[in-house]
Parts: sequence; C-alpha cells; structure tokens
Amino acid sequence: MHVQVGIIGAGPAGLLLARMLHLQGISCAIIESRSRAYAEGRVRAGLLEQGSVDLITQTGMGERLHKEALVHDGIELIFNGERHRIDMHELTGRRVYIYGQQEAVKDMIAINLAAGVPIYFEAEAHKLEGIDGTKPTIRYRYQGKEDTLTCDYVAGCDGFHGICRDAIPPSLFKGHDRIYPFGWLGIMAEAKPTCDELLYCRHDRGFALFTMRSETVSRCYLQVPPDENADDWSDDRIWNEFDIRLGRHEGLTLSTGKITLKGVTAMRSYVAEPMQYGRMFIAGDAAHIVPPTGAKGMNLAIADIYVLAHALTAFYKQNDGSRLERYGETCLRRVWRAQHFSWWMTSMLHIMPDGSAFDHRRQLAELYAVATSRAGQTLLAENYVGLPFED
Ligand code: FAS
Ligand code: PHB
Repeated sequence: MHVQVGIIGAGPAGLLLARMLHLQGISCAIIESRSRAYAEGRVRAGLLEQGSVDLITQTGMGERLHKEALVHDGIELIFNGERHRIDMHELTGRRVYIYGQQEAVKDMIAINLAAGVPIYFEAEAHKLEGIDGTKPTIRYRYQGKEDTLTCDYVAGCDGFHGICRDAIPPSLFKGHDRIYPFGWLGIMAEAKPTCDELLYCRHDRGFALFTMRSETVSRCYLQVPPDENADDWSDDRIWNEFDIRLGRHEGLTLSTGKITLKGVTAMRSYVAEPMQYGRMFIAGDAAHIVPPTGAKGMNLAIADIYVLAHALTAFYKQNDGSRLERYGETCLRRVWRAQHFSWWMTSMLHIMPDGSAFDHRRQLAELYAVATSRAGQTLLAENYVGLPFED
C-alpha cells in the first residue's frame, strides 16, 4: 500500500495529524500496535490548553469536547497554609479545558475512521527503510503477517517507547535528559472534586494536585519516592495523606470516594534533537517528555502537529519544502519553553529529597514572588494556558 504520509502511532499526535492531512486531501494511514479498546482506555493527561481546543475544534473534532469538558478560568497554589488563586483568564484572556485524553482519543479515532482514514490497530511497526531516500517504507507485523507501507514521508508519532526516534543516526542525535528524584502516585476516584478549580499544593511532606475528570470523578496526584509501589497505599492512607497536604482552609474540605484506579508515574524531562531525519519527522512523546506538573504533555504533541501538518500541506499544495526543512527548529523553540515551565512548576512545588532548610525557605519565597505579584502571576498564567502556536 502507498500513501503520501505514513503515520506510526494512534495517540493524540498521530490522530490529529491524520485528520489535518485528510482535510487537505493528503493521503495517509496510521499503524498502531495496540488494540482500539486499549488506545481508547489509556488514562493519561486531562488538561487542554485553549490553543489545543481551538485546533481540535477547527478540525471538526470538538463537538463532544465542548459538550462535556469543564472550562476553567483559574488555578490555585496552596502553600504555607495559604490559598492563592491565579485568574488566568483575567491575566491572559485564555482558559483551560478539563477533558480526559482518552476521551479526546476516542473522538479522534471515530472521526478519522468515519472519514475513511485507514487505522491499522494491533499492527506493530518494527523497521523503517529508505527514510534518507525519496520512498520510505514502514515494515510492520499485522494479523501475524509481515506487511509494508510505502510513503513519501514518515510521521513518527509513536510515543517515547516507539521505534522512530532510534532511526535518527547516533552521529547526528542528541538526547537531553533530566530524571526527577520522585514520582507521582495518581488516583482516579468516584468523588466530587474537592474544588471546582485545580489545586496545586506545596507541603513539607510533598506535592499534591487535586484535579478532576468530571463533576463526579476526581483525579488526584501525590508526590512519592520514585520507586514507590502503589499497592503499599491503602485507600485510607491515600485520603489521609491528601487531607494532610491540602491542610485546613475556610470553606475547603477534602472530598473522598471510592478509588477506582491508582498507579505511580515516573517524572522525567527529555528532549530529542534533531526532530527530523531525511523524510522522517518525530512529534509528541516520541521527541520530548515533560513532567506532568505543567500539564504540557498532550498539548506539546498537538503543537508539534500544528507545525508538521502545515509544513506538509505547504509542500503538497505550494511545492514549498521550506517549512519541512525547519520543522524541528520551529518545534524546539516551543518545546524548550514548555520544558522550562514544566521544570519550574515541578521545582517550585515539589520537595527535593536532599533539600535543605535554606532550599525550603527559598522555595516558599519564590512561590510568594509568583503568587503575590501581577508579573509573577502573568508569567505562570501565560505559560499555563499555552503559548500561541507558531509555524
Ligand atoms: P502517545 O504515547 O500517546 O501515542 C503513541 C502511540 O504509538 C501509542 O498508541 C502506542 O501504542 C503507539 N506505538 C508505539 N510504538 C509503536 C510501534 N512500534 N508501532 C505502532 N504503534 C506504536 N500529560 C499531562 O499533561 N498530564 C498527565 O497527567 C499525564 N499523564 C501521563 C501518564 C502517563 C503514564 C504517560 C505515559 C504520559 C502522561 N502524560 C500526561 C503525557 C501524555 O499526555 C503524552 O504527552 C501524550 O500521550 C503524547 O501523545 P503522543 O505523542 O501521541 O504519544
Ligand atoms: C490531570 O488532570 O491529569 C492533570 C492536570 C494538570 C496537571 C497534571 C495532570 O498539571
């Protein structure tokens, strides 16, 4: 089979790219190693920047999102027993949307399939050939048989553990890595959210985040040691720790309920350079990982695709390959801004295991500097709601 763009991975990056190319009449197909049910059931991100929602809406995939997403104007920072609200809408004119990643993926799969875009589930891509030539080939295993997809371009949207990043010759490749000395114990619970906006808590015992998936489902995270075992945490122990880290505040009481999911996620910052080689381009988690404190994971994947889809369209429509040439350079400007913001939020709100009393007092002073100055609030808000797309 031959298509203009062969896409590996049916996550937010691959699915949005397929939709944007289809709307431009550019042929593409997606090779996805997991089943449809697995891809649609994978619990990950939950916060969408205004720009991500606008792009999903422009591509005709936002109907259910606009019906079901929770729209937020602000967040709260809680530290030193105090609550500090950051009114992002007042500061930037932009909002954020709470909508589970798996819900967005469900919408994107259904709309792509309905439009006739081929998605091969349970098809494992295992080899790329000719990406430094003019007719790349993707070799994949599907229904027990070897198969190939030839294309003009390969889009590596195969996540952090995919095959595409490794196709960039080591002599040209540089990976920038930062592993954090803690992880997140994340839970999903049948509990009304503790607050109708997200609460980011810095407590001497560690970070805590109170977010949600709906008005009846809470999603909450606790800072834990990196090798923590979620099974060592009983529901009572979990709620007790959230209660301590939330602290006592007028009109704010911890809302608890049946915990339906719990797991520990490692915290890492990673950037791959370059983000392209020959006729292959990597996007999303295949190229970069951020600690989720800044809620940038899925949004960065969407921002990469904004650049890649426009660059491929310019090539096929105007025979202008210049945007493709500078694809990586364009994306990396935003990627490093988001890396800084995610590192900053993580460093400001988490307790470093080897932190000294000086570090803790300085950290609190930084939080006051951000929370009590309009300039500080604006810097956080601008990055949190998402920087404008560029291409
Ligand atoms: P994805 O990883 O979503 O998709 C890649 C796809 O490629 C997958 O479907 C995979 O099965 C497929 N694939 C891989 N190798 C393949 C091969 N060889 N052949 C065919 N297909 C292949 N972000 C937040 O902002 N907040 C969060 O709370 C949050 N939680 C997260 C929790 C976890 C456990 C993880 C891993 C990430 C989390 N993220 C979070 C970040 C997350 O949202 C990612 O940024 C987002 O999924 C990136 O989307 P994609 O780049 O499309 O990659
Ligand atoms: C989530 O809802 O999963 C979420 C929201 C904000 C974050 C991280 C995770 O910073």
